[in-house]
Amino acid sequence: MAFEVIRGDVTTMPVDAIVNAANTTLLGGGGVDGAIHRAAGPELLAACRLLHGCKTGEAKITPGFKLPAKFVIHTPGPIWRGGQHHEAELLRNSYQNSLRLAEENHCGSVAFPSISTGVYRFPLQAGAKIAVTTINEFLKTAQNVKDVTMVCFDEETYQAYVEAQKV
Ligand code: AR6
Repeated sequence: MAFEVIRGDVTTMPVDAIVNAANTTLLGGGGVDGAIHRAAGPELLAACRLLHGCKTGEAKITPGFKLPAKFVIHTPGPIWRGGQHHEAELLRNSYQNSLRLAEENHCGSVAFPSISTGVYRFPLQAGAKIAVTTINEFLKTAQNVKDVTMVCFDEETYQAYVEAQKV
């Protein structure tokens, strides 16, 4: 089992499943969500329409269509509203429920973007810590999921995840 932090674009990852930092409509948006929909092609939106949305912290799965990844796991992370609205718990749920879905679908490798730390403004250092802790905890008991990669799009995000791994 291995957890790795890299800089890159999650849409290019040749893994069993990539995770999408979606919104509750699951009908696309900007940021990594927009990039995933562009790279997967219009069939992804058609598949998402059939899912009828997703609650914050929960996760749903579709095929990857034109992506190198077999599946896309869509999870709406929490919007940061000051920290008193269960944001930390909901972010942990997003990582945990995405990994559970990967496990149920026999995925050996999973790649994540940094959920909620973009447009949703979850503080980067705290978000990175939650991601690293939740993923490492999950890997201890996972049967199918062996390799998890955190794919950081920008240098600041990459540095925050490298730091979060140290402590
Ligand atoms: N690969 C990896 N990471 C990326 C990529 C990429 N191709 N593109 C951007 N990022 P965000 P959120 C990084 O805003 O905060 C959408 O409109 C980005 O630099 O994409 O969860 C949805 O529809 C940042 O580090 O997601 C929702 O409405 C991280 O991905 C909303 O944004 C997350 O930034 C979700 O906001």
